Amino acid sequence: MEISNLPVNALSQPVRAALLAAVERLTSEPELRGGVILGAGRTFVAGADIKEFGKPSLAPLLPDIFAAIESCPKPVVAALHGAALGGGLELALACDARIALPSTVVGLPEVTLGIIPGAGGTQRLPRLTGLTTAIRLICSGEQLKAEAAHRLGMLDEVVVEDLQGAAIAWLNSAQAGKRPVSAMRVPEEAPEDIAKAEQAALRAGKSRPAVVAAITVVKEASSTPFAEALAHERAAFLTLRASPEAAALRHIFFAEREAARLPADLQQTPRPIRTVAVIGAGTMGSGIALSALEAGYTVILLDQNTELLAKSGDKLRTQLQERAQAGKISTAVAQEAQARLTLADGWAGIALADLVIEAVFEDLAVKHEVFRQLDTHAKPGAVLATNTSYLDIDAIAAATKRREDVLGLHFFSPAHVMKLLEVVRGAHSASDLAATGMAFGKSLKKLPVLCGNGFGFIGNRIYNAYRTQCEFMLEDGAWPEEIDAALEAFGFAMGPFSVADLSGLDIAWRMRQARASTRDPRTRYVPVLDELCERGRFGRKTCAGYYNYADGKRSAGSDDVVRAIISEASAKRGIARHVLTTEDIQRRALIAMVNEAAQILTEAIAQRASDIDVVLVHGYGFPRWVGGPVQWAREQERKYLERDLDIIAAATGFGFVRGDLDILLKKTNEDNAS
Ligand code: TC6
Repeated sequence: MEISNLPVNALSQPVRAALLAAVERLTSEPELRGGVILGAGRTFVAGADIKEFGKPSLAPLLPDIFAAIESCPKPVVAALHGAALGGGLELALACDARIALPSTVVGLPEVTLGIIPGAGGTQRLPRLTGLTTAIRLICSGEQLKAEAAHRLGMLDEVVVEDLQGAAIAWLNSAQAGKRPVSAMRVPEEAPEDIAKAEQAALRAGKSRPAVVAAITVVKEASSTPFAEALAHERAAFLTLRASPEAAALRHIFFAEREAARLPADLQQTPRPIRTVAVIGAGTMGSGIALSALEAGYTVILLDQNTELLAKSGDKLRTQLQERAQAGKISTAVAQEAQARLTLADGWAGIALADLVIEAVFEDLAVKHEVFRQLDTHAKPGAVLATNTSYLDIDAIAAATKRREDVLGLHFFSPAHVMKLLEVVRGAHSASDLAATGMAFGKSLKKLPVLCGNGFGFIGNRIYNAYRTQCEFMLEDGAWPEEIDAALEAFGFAMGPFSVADLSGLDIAWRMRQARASTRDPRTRYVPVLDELCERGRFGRKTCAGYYNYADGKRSAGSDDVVRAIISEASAKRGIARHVLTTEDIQRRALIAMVNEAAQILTEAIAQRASDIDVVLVHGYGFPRWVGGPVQWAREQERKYLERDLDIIAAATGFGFVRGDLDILLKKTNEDNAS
């Protein structure tokens, strides 16, 4: 039985119907002695069809098909290659044996979609691996390579070639016969080990509803009859599948894939890139260099500070070795990557580069100097990229005679870890540059998102609106710790003032100073950050910012100095400070993001609404389970969004620009999939 529903053989309704018919044929035709289930193309089965999840279930259902496989009197083997994920692995677990190629990945990633396995995975997996491993795997959604899965008992055999032949050989072997996993007993484990696994899973999974439900149901594998536990699993799966959290996670799953698509006029052949020059050996430049080395590029790291350059070169070599030791890359790749790294302290070093990425100090004059040098030293046709996070790409490009080769590639720190990459087109960027930037990003295993050129592109512009609103709330009556706590309770990885202290207040201070001359004095401006910086409070690095870090840890609350600065700002503006509830804080911060998102869409800085969600979730700690600010807005009642827009309009006063909610709330074809 070959499942063919390309590209990933998702178990859509026609696939399920055909699979059931094949099992029934195997059962009824006496000349058939056993069955092998294979996947066509590059993979076995990537799971249930996620596109069907928003709609009513259509028969036949997976649990019924899997029951038919188990009750079929003849043995059935699953032959795995590519990915056996979610419902795909559950299908394999319902078979009598699982044989895989070494490159196969297996896992139950359902929790990443806000659901639990709904076709026996929670009951069959622990019978093979034990409860503690099953809790760990199901609650994290971790995907394992075949050898690791084999060691845990999930697979019967790993073969290096002729998968189908190996599966048929198994059917012909002495061990062939019915071995339903559901008939096995869960291996004994100490209750305290199970409790530990449970606590670890809850911590790592932030106690999200799917994680909590998964633990309850998996534990039933050792205490409850199979059929009864299966019914509980199915009920929990159906409840979770209908939840807003699952809808949001499906939305972001499809949005991530959609973000990679370019409009028709930009779908061009990318320029070939083999050699990448990175200008600036600081943290950002080194992170970009590490990413490019791991992806197989020849890398030239250039810095005029020879001491910093040598240090960065040593650090990169160490990092490559460490990553090999941690199993993230092979030793061969690490050695070969070290050989592909060249350090250069003069501009002549970049002559061979197909792509140059500058990661120097965020100052237009400094960028101009770099781009003038690139004009002289980069080869014709080389892509000249800037890693600026908010400067105008066209203003940077103006320093060169080849504005058409200039592109923004905005990495996030640490650049070798963060997946997000904003690919920014300038007004003069050649039409093949977007495709080149996106292809380069994908080759680094990043999530590239196309952006138009405008202050802060997508991410920093929206974050700036959010942080400004939080500053207004500071002046209106909330303390930093109240705002941080409210937004962390909403699900942000960190509140805005903790983030500011971590990244350094001086960066924002410099940006404010750079923009001071263009600021209309009638706009509301909260001077608290400037005051803190004037007193040398730059955040964690100076042990003081919005909070105190005198004993190494963040103080629980803001100190008297900070409170006095904030109170003075309120008094100067004539504000009688008042209490803001957690909900007030959350809604004002969120609606500020939504309003900016609407403006960004109108200005075509973002191609599509769902790209905004991808940027905020991957670059700014926005809770994935909410799906991003656009998905959040779409879950709210329109009248409350309007009310909150009025509230932030009043709080902002002069200069408030109201975004067009219609453009944001309208579901387009590309995000209808979710
Ligand atoms: C489940 O199984 C629950 C079971 C309980 C049942 C009771 N459905 O990622 P790619 C599309 S829950 C529908 O770019 P890759 C994807 O949108 C599921 N569509 O490829 C894209 O479409 P586009 C548990 C799917 O080679 C195209 O296929 N399983 C599904 O980089 C190619 O995808 C998972 O969570 C799907 N299940 O990665 C696994 N999967 O071309 C989800 C993919 O129109 N899938 N598509 O944009 C993956 O992790 C990856 O797709 C991959 C392949 C690793 C299989």
